[in-house]
Amino acid sequence: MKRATVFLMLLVVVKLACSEIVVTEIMYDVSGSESGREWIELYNSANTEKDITGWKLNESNKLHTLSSSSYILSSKSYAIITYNKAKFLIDYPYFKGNIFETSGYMQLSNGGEKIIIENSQRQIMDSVEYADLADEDHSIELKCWNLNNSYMEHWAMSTEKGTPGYGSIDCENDGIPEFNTFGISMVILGIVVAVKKRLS
Ligand SMILES: [Ca+2]
Ligand SMILES: [Ca+2]
Ligand SMILES: [Ca+2]
Repeated sequence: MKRATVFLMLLVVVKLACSEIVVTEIMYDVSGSESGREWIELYNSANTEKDITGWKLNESNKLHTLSSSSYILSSKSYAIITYNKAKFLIDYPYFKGNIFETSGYMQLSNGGEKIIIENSQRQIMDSVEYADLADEDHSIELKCWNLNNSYMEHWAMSTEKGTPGYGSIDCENDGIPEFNTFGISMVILGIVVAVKKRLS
């Protein structure tokens, strides 16, 4: 195999490996006091659980260590990064996933900024340079977790207060293609015709 081909394949593998934990939502403009109430949503898109012990958030060149009571992200689950877990739970009492607190004060710019998720070895696991696409008290969310979050056209304003812990309305079934009802109808029709033929 040519070296260039091997290199390209490696790049694809690295990209896939890195993009398993993805930033799927950012609440940067809360109404009222924003202090400690902003948050970032992560999604584990892998089929296995992930241990993110020692991972960091690099935001406006401020490096925050993330701490939580559990560092294990179950497969297909969402987690939240925020400065103040207690304040987050007042705003979202229903949230049951992992909540990671930043070691320093996290302040997300209302005009957009670059946020980087790094692992314990400071390798970049995901990064998003967001733009201000949302009204106050709405987050911006990735239209679907399997879209490339580097492109702002893949993001949209959420419903009021955002969707921490679940996917956007535009991504029903969390990225699994919706059932093709026409296709299913055709299969059922085929079975009915086959059974009728056998019986006749
Ligand atoms: Ca803000
Ligand atoms: Ca605000
Ligand atoms: Ca969400």
